[in-house]
Parts: sequence; C-alpha cells; structure tokens
Amino acid sequence: MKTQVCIVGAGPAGLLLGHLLRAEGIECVVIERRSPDYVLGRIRAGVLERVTVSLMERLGLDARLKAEGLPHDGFNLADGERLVRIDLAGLTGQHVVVYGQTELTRDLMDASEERGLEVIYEVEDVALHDVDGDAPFVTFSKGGAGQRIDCRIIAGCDGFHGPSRRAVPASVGKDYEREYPFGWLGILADVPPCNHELIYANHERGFALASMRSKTRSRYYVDVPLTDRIEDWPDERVWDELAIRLGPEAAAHMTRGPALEKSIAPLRSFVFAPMRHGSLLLCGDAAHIVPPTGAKGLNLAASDVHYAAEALLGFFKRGDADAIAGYSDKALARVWKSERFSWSLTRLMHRFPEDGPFERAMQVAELDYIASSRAAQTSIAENYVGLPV
Ligand code: RFL
Ligand code: PHB
Repeated sequence: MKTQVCIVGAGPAGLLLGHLLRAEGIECVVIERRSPDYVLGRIRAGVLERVTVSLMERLGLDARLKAEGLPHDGFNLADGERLVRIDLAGLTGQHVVVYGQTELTRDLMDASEERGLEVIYEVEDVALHDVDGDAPFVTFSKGGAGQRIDCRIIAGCDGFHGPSRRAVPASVGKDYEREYPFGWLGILADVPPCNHELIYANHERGFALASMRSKTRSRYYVDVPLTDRIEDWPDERVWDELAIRLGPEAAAHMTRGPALEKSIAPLRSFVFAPMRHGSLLLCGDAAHIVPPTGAKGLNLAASDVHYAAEALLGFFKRGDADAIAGYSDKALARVWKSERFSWSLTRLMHRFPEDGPFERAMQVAELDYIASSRAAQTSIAENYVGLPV
C-alpha cells in the first residue's frame, strides 16, 4: 500500500490529524493496534481548551460538542475550609468546555467513513523503517497477514507505549522525566455532579477532584499510593474518601452511585525531544505526558496536531521542507509551558510523602497569594484555558 502520510495510532491525535489532512486532500492511512470499542472504553480527559474545540469546528465535526459540551467559566481550588474560585471568563474572556475524550473520539470515528479517512484497526507487530530518509515505510500484520505501507511522512500518534518514539535513535533523542509518588484513582458514575464547576482539593488526607461528563454523569478522583490496587478501593470507600477530602459543602451535595468505570493511573511528567526526526513527526502522548492536574494531556495532543497539520500542508501543498523542520521547536515551546503548569499545579495540590512542615507552609502561602492576587489568578486562568497556539 502507498500513501502520503502513515499515521500510527487512532487516539484523538491520530484521528484529528487524519481528518485535517483528508480535508485538504492529502492522502493518509491510520493504523491502530486496538479495536474501536477498546479505544472508546478508555475513560480519560474531560476538559477541552479552545485549541481542541477550534479543530473540531474547523472540521465541521462540532455539532454534538456544541449541543452536549458544558462551557465552564471557572473552577475552584480548595484547601481545608478555603475555596478559591478562578474566574476563567472574568480573567481571560474565555472558557473551557467539559466534553469527554471518549465523545470526541467517537465523533471523529463516526465521521471517518464518510470523509474518506481510512483507519485500519487491530493491527499487530507495527514497526517503523527508514525514518531517517525520504522513503520511510511501516510494516504490520492484520489477521495474520503481513502488510507494508510506503509513505513520505510517518506521524507517530501512538501514545506513550507505542513504537514511534523508539524509532528515533538514542543518540538523537533525549528523555526528560519526573515520576510522582502517587496515582489517581478515578471513578465514573451516573449521578449528578456535586458542584456546577470543577473542584480540585488539597486535603491533609490527600488530593481529590470533582469533575463531570454531563449534568447526570460525574467523574471524581482521589490520589492513592502507587502500591494500592483497585481491589483495595470498593466504591463505598472511594465515596467516603471523596466526602472527606472535598469538604462538607461538596459532600452535602454529593450523590453516590455504582461505578461505571474505576481505574488507577500513575502520574508522570515526560518530554521527548526533538519531536521530529527525518520523516517522522511525533504528536501527543507519543512525545510527552503531563500529570492530569492541569487537564492538559488531550489538549496538548490537539495543539501538536495543529502544528503538524500546518507543517504537512506546507510540505505537500507548497513544497516547503522548512515547515517540517520547524515542527519540533514550535510544538515543544507550547509543550514545555503546559508541562510547567501541570507540574506546578500538581505540586500545589498534592501532599507528597517526602514533604515536611516547610513544604506544606509553602503550599499554604502560595494558596494565600493566589486567593489575594488577581495577577496570580490570571496566570492560572490563562494557562488553564490554554495558551495561544
Ligand atoms: P492515546 O489516546 O494514548 O492514543 C494512542 C493510540 O495509539 C494506539 N497504539 C498503537 N497503534 C498502532 N500500533 C501500535 N503499536 C500502537 N501502540 C499504541 C493506542 O491503542 C491508542 O489508541 O494518545 P493521543 O492520541 O496522543 O491522545 C492523548 C490523550 O489520550 C492523553 O493525553 C490524555 O487522555 C491523558 N490523560 C488524561 N488527560 C487529561 O487531560 N485528563 C485526564 O483525566 C486524563 N486521564 C490520561 C488519563 C491518560 C491515561 N493513560 C495514557 C494511561 C488517564 C489515563 C489512564
Ligand atoms: C476529568 O474530568 O477527567 C478531568 C478533569 C480535570 C482534570 C483531570 C481530569 O484536571
């Protein structure tokens, strides 16, 4: 098989990029290791920045997002008795939209056939070849039969564990990494949210987040030691812990219900640079991971795709090879700022096991400062709604 761009991975990054290229008449094929149902079963991000919403608008795939997404004008940081509201709309004139990654992925998947985006699911043994040169190719097997896609560019959109990043020689790429000593246990339930806006809480027992997917579906998180297993957390224990950590006001409005999904995800900050090598561009989690505290993972994947689509249009439509060469620097400039924000909000809102009274005093002082300073709130707000692309 021959195409212009082979996209590895059909998560949000791969599908968004595929649709953007097809909309401009660029040939591409997407290959994905999992089945569509498996991809849709992964409950992940829930907060969309402007960049992500704009890409869906540009593709004309935003009808459901417009109808069902919940615009949020603010969110809250809680610490003990105190609740600091960050007025996103008042401070930046912008908002975020609460709409699950699953729904966004479904919208992109559902439009694939009619838009002529070929996605091959359930492929195995994916390997990238000759990424250094001008004629790279990808091999894989499907239903036991070996296949090969020859192309001009490979877009590695295959997440943190995919093979694309590993195709860059170790002498060229560098890892920057920070692991955190806890994970987030998430619970999804068909119950109304306890508050109309998100609450991130730093409690002496640990972190908690009250989020949502709709007016009738809630998503909550607590941080847990990495040694905990999901069996250690029956639903009632999760609800009890949330009620304590989120505080009495939220607890009074919290409705409990059976978990539709419950899982523990480790927290990590990770950047791989450069994000381009030869004919290979990396997008999304394939190149970087943020801890979920800033709600940035999916949105960073979208901003990478924005830059990658720009570079590929420049290359295929105008023969501009510099567009490809400039992709990594452009994308990384925004990636590092989101990494910084996600890391600093994680630092502020979690109790780290190694922290003593000094570190806790620093958190209290920072929250005092945020509570009393419009400048500090503006800084948080402009990062949360998303920096410009
Ligand atoms: P994805 O969504 O991981 O998609 C990558 C796709 O590549 C496929 N793949 C392969 N395909 C072909 N061949 C191979 N060898 C392949 N290996 C892998 C995978 O099956 C998959 O379909 O990456 P993408 O598109 O870059 O999108 C990024 C976002 O998914 C990610 O940043 C966020 O979901 C991160 N994230 C969260 N972000 C938030 O903002 N808020 C959250 O609450 C939140 N929770 C999460 C998360 C990520 C998690 N992961 C990665 C374990 C919870 C979890 C559990
Ligand atoms: C979510 O709703 O899953 C969510 C919201 C905000 C975050 C992380 C996750 O910061």
